[in-house]
Amino acid sequence: MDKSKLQLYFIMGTPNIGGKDPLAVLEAALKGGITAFQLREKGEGALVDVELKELAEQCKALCEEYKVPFIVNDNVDLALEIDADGVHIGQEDGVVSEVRSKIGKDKLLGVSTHSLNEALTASDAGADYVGVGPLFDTDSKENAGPVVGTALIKEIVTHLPGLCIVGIGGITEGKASQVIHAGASGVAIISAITNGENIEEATRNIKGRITLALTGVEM
Ligand code: 3NM
Repeated sequence: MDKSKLQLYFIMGTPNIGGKDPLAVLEAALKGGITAFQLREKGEGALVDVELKELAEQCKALCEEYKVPFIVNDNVDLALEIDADGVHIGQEDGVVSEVRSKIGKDKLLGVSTHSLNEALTASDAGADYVGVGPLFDTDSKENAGPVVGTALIKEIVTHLPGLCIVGIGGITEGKASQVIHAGASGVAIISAITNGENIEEATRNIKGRITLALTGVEM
């Protein structure tokens, strides 16, 4: 896949935004420069069924305007139904090779991994990218498991130099560059964007750190 699409990967669902309008939050993040978006409706108050489908369609349309890939968390059937750009699954959400067969070769497939072994398996089974985490402490995911730190990114890059990796879990503006320097193509973020007082500005600041880490050029 085009690695540059993973540089600043925003993840959000209605439970992450304390009653704000999800489309307004998404648009601010798009204006701030996110390069991919994942709709992750999980936890208390998460939308389901027709409400989820409606929000997903609206998010997809908005992402299309900004030419940013729209990815659905877990729900392979919904991703296919609304023709999302891709789907992201966890270790408990199905067999990677089966999901790949179901969605075809053109849609993006991301897999959450927490060890070198999980990354190897996901890569062999046809994942386009792996999420690696939690890199740091996070309050955004229940049972996120032990913190793995950026050392795991370095280990995976050593064994699988061609694999696209996004770091996830507790990444802030101040920590983004160390994730890139460890060898990740990008960072995946919920709270450092959704908790921003000015979401567009928070996003732009994080993007600036990533660009600087990738290119050495200040934006
Ligand atoms: N997955 P924040 S950590 C959705 O380690 C998710 O697989 C993780 O949110 C993993 O940027 C996480 O607020 C939460 O820490 C990321």
